[in-house]
Amino acid sequence: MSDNKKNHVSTLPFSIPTEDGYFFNYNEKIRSYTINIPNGELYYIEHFFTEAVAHSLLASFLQNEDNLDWKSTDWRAYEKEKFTTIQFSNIQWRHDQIKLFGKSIYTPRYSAWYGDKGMNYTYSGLTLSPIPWNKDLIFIKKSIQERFNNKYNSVLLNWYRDGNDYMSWHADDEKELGQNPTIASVNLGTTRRFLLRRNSNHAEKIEFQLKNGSLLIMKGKLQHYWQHSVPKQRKIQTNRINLTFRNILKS
Ligand SMILES: O=C(O)CCC(=O)C(=O)O
Repeated sequence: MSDNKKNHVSTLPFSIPTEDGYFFNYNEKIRSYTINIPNGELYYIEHFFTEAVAHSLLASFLQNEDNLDWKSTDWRAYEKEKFTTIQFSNIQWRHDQIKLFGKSIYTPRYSAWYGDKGMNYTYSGLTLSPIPWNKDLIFIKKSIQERFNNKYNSVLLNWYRDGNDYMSWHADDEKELGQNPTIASVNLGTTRRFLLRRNSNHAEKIEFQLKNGSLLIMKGKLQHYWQHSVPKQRKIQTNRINLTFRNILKS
């Protein structure tokens, strides 16, 4: 059964403008929303992974040889250089510095870049060489590929320690991603707001509440006409990890 309604029903896991050009339908069988927006397409599956699977992936990604409990550790006590003293068992987390207005600053989150050999990725003046896939990442990648018939050769992981970590407005429009990249975004842990704004009118916004175990796919021309962000939510004190699967074109 599919449902073709227009917007702003409060029980929806997202909100979209009421203007023409925005519509969605819901496929109950696969519990997936298809959302059409001007110059872009979005797919949202709220329960792509069960709560339990998502939870165990999160635990695995934060497992460490120092036996720091991922839930109760004050990760902020391990800022910057001190962070490198922690040995994570399954993901090589980094606290990168990027250049902003000529100054080097630490990113407001931790990250890691995994993928096929040679799939380097450059953003914010930073070039990352991929670490080879591990079994959890392969499991997630295969689950998405089998369902959507897409191929991904790399993944960017972002770890938001709490609501003070965030991602500024940007588009995933780097040239190595090709003309109209399809990007699959998996969410583990705490629910966070995810916003999209239209380049031609920043007041035109779409908002998701990205939950534990959910999958959001961004497709079509979206990266050229829209930006996205994860804003601060200062009251949140718990962890979230986001994984964006990408296909880097060989140069
Ligand atoms: O954390 C998220 O949901 C978004 C991550 C993101 O925007 C990115 O990796 O480019």
